[in-house]
Amino acid sequence: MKRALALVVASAVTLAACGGDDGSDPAGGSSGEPRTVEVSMTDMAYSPASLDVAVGETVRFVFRNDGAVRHEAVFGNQAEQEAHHEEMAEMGGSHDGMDMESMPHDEMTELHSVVVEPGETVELTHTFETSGPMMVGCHEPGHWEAGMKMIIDV
Ligand SMILES: [Cu+2]
Repeated sequence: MKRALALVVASAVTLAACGGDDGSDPAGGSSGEPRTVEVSMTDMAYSPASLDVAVGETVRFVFRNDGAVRHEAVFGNQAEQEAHHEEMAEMGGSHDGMDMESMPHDEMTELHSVVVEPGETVELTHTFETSGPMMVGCHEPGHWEAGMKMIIDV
């Protein structure tokens, strides 16, 4: 399991090195590049479905939507995921029409997240500051219920 994951990560790094970079993060730090984890999103799962990271580790996630519908990746622990899910349900179950910039600044908007349209790839770099179980979850209507989550052991 660990060995297979290392191989996947190594190939992801190679791919990333050849790909375009939007240059938003010059990353010239002496501590080196963050680990890259390539994640495939399908209808309704992430692959890999679980991941081990170290406390304090920064991981560059490359989410590729290989499914037919839009998916998202929301970072949070179990309680944050459930609270976010309830809020989404109250708002009609979708991010559509929601202006993140102008929303009241409550704990929901602080969750690190990206939305990935079918066929697209979106990167997100996340630092795991504290130990304990974390998750990436999709809160598009029905996806969380269908078990679309990645378990991250920090
Ligand atoms: Cu989804």
